[in-house]
Amino acid sequence: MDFMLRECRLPSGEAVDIGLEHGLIKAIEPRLEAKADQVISIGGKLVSPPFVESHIHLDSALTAGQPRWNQSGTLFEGIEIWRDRKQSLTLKDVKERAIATLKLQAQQGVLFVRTHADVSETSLTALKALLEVRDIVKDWITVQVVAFPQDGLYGSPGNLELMTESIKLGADAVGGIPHYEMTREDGVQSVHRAFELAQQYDRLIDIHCDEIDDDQSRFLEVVAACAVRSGLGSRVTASHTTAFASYNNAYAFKLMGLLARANLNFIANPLINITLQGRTDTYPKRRGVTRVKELWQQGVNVSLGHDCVQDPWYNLGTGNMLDVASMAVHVCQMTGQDEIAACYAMITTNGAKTLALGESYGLEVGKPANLIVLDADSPYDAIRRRATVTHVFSRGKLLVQTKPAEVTWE
Ligand code: 17E
Ligand code: FE2
Repeated sequence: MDFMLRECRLPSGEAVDIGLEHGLIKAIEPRLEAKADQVISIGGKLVSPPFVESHIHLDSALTAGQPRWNQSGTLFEGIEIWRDRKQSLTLKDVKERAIATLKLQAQQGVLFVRTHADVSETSLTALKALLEVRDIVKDWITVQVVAFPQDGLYGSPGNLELMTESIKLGADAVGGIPHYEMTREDGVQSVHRAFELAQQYDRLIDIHCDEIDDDQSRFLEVVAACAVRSGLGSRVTASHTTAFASYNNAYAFKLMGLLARANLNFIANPLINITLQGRTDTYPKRRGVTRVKELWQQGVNVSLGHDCVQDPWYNLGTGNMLDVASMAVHVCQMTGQDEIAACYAMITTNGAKTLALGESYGLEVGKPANLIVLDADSPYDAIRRRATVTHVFSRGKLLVQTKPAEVTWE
């Protein structure tokens, strides 16, 4: 074997040894006797499948302050700032920032990433750059690219054509932003169009849906109905859905039945949406994060994303998925032991389901050897302390190591 990891603690609590060989997980057993080129003593620390970043915008990452800072903190000012910044995009600019961000993510245990690429800009520079990046990094991190019409599919006459072109160029998923279209009708039409394109070109769907505090923003029901009618269910994702937190309970209750039936995926981005939403409120001030706990209780697949690392919408961000899970625990009030465990699943296995990774993801014998070691003894401990990811194994190779901070009292 190439690697033997002694005394690992799985997320389930089970204590095992893990053997890696030829890029695959060769064995997981209470005690392995086989020989290995390298034996690493894990000492009872948590060994987990890698983190999945199911929602980020790598094209705008690391541009915060360019050409100016977002003063209102709103989605809309963010879109305006980005509209200026994207005039000066070059392939080199996008690729450098995207790869720098992917490295930041990978060193903190992320090996699967779904990024949005703004395709409402005539040169399609962001999309072309991220498609290139997907290829450049594929030996150590998996990237999916969503063609995302930031300014609206019907915001300018050429945008629909740019979307179609992006899919032909190789985008993995069709995106949308119905709540930002000029009219409700355009919003509905944009969702229908996304489904048509996804079916025509056999792509996934991930729609920025109802990212607003308006309780009348009801495109989620349109996405869900399309998912039911098309049968695409598990290949469909509704991102953000923050208006769901503002719907009245009578409507939300009815909607929940449809959502369970539609079998689609949800992505909440609690770090950004706790800051972006509620900006028109005084007090009480809304939290603006979708109904994560209730969706989870219904058995709906929910994953969590960072959304941004230092961009016009969110000037913070670390790439650390444990920050995201910690914020979800707080904002969604998921402090029960099973709820904290669920939030850990939302940055690992649930994210893999959202990305439709299928059999290639998971800590099981025969699967690709992608796994991480944390300086923690459980998922709960990892989230509470935002524990250091000490080892990242990607495709059977040790990709990166980090030493936990050392404290010395005098
Ligand atoms: N664009 C958008 O419409 N919403 C967001 N949260 C970000 C970009 C980050
Ligand atoms: Fe987003």
